[in-house]
Amino acid sequence: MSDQQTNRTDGESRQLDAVVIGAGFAGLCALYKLREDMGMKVRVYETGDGVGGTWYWNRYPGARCDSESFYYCFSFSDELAQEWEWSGKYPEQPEIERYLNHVADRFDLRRDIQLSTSVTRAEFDDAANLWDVYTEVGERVRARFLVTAVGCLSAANLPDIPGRDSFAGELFHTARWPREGVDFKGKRVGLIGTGSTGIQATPEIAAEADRLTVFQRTPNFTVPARHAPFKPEDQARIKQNYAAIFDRTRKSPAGFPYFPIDRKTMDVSDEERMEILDGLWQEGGFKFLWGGFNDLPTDLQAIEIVSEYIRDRIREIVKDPETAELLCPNDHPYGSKRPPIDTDYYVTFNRDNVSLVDIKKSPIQEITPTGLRTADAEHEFDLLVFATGFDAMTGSLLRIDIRGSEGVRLSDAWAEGPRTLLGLQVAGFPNMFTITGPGSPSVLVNMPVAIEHHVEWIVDCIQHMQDNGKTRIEASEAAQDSWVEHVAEVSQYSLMGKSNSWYVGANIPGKPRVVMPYTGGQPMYRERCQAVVDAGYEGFEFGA
Ligand code: N01
Repeated sequence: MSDQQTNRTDGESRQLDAVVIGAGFAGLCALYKLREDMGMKVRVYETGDGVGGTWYWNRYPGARCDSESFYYCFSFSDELAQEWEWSGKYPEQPEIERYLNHVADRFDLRRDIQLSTSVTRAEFDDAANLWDVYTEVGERVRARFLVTAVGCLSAANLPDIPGRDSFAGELFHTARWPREGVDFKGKRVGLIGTGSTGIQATPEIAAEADRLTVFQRTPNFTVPARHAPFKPEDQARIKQNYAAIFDRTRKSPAGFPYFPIDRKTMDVSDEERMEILDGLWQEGGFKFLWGGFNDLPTDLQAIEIVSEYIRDRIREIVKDPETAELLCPNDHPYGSKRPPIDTDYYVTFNRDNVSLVDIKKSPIQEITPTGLRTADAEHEFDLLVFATGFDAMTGSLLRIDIRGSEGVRLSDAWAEGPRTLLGLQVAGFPNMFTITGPGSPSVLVNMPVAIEHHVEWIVDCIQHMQDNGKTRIEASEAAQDSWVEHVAEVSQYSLMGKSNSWYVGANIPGKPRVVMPYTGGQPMYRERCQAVVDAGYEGFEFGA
């Protein structure tokens, strides 16, 4: 790649208004707003050789958005919303990557994006109230503000299984999928992991490979997506209603243009409940979780009824009773982990070339040059796929050596788990804003909606600083303590803390167990953010 393509200016030290790390949804939005609304000099650094973030890296077979296309997009430009044509309900990875490239071109963002460049270190200079940002190519830039747009699910988790590097075949992590694709034809494939990613990839790989063995540690509840292409009249209806759609996404609990129905699971008769669940199962998507009853996130009895409904569907679809039982989750209630959405997942286990291995019962002991060995069997493969997820929410920040005021390292400040004020700032790290940081609803909200809210808050805050002649902003320790306490308290009302998921860091050995996203819902969170602003940025300290 030429320097022209990467916008790289090695060795040069420049002063900018803001450095943004990452060119996915968050980084593109931040660049657009900081430049257009504030006239700031901004540079975005991006590790990949293209824009897209999550939608650049996760190009594994079957990668498809679980939120519906027409609201999983930016709302900041009506022209953009009117001109872009989504092909259907749940867009596949290439379509979303195309959309983000279109955004980069349409708003002339590329001239301020430096691709193929990882930020390795950032240090705050207390005397100047500036950040020094270092890249892997030895470049240093100074900037008033550091805006992290690194994504909540971008630090791939490649488990350190003994012998992993001895495997003589091809080995891929789904979040680092090669651009040229992977040829499964005639190959024996092993796939580790049955989260949203493994569930999306399994049917696609099974259709192509000679043989697929899925290694499952924890079964997952998944609901059919029921993807369908849009008809021209769907497109027209959406475009006519975009203002109202985007307005609802900002007001609803999870950033969807729908509100939970005012009905509890036990309010209706058994027959009526069954009818409602059947309808939701046929309709598909996330609506299964919130479109029928409003007590699912909290009421264990209600969740057990719905969980059993899904288990019954698994038993109905999967022909081999032993495999069906193995696929039925029993260790966590539906919705306490991020619910996957699938296309033909369970039915794939009826194929002759697919088998399921229970690695809870018989754990993987080592990876060998020819495959892998579990406690009771040896498996041979040509190709191994790790669908083993991410060091979520904190991993992508902690993989950068970030040092705040007086050289304090973020990794030390977060040694016992992430601490933020509103998920937007960290005490001791002045002038650093964390888009969709831990302690904000982020992953529990339709991401573009959460991102736009954060970017708007940050832009308003910087405007406030400019209006008042301030060059430094920092969350106070006391305000941060009280927010962290509030996040923890609210999480008691959610079942999230009770399951072993990436929401609590349970998937990464040694990671402190903390419910990382704010579980109070988007409306309450937005109210809190606005109240802070209305009270003159209460909890934040400013310096000249
Ligand atoms: O990751 P996961 P993911 N040995 O952590 C297993 C979003 N997403 O990439 O459950 C053996 O959910 C692990 O087992 P267990 C979405 O928010 C969105 O699937 O820990 N197995 C689990 O089965 C999602 O929630 C979309 O026991 C190991 C799997 O690997 C998030 O990304 C699509 C292991 C990891 O599941 C993450 O999903 C896809 C080990 N050492 C993802 N380590 C769309 O909307 C882990 N596992 C398109």
